[in-house]
Amino acid sequence: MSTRTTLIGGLTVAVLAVALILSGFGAALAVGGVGSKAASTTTATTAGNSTSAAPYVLTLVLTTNSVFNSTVQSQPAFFVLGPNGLQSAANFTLPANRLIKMVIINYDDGNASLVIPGDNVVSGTTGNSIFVASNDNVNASQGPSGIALKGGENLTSVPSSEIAHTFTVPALNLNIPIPLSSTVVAYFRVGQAGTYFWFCETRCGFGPAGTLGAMSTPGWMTGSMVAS
Ligand SMILES: [Cu+2]
Repeated sequence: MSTRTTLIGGLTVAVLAVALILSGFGAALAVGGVGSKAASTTTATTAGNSTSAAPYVLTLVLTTNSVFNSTVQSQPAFFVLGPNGLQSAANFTLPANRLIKMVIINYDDGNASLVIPGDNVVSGTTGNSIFVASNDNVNASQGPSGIALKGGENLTSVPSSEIAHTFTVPALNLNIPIPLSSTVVAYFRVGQAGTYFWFCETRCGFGPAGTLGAMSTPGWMTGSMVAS
């Protein structure tokens, strides 16, 4: 379970933003931080064209039990599933101008409220939809020879009460709400090479507004992805 906190409102977020700017992380959050849809590209170079037909598969794993520090205790975190296991999601690469197949395996079964209520809607993916597989898609009814599979479902939005986290890249208008205990598959393309900041847009972190701890720390609920 990730840390759940009650909402206090926008003031705390504003204070957080100032604090983060002072702490040096503001370069990221000031231009496209939590709750922001502003562009957050910091560098842009000429994109090389790729003719690869197969999508580039990027798998993220979302865990819940990493100890942030002795005060904050357990926080949720995104990781990249690499060839040797889990790697930090603080900074990862992906190809520009190529279809990306992003798979997000989410172990978190806890709901966290959205920073922006509209972020329960999918955007920036192929068809503005995501494919979700979860326990709900298994044994939906008992078939004559055992488990009856529903398989999964394509969604263009997720009820806010069923969202654990989001994977959101404001500069790409990419928003992937991630349901509780689910595997999400989404396709998208990064048209221009550059560095893009990604965020979770739920209040899944620490503090009175849930925006501290994991939510304000690269490699937990935010980071950068470099398209080249
Ligand atoms: Cu989160």
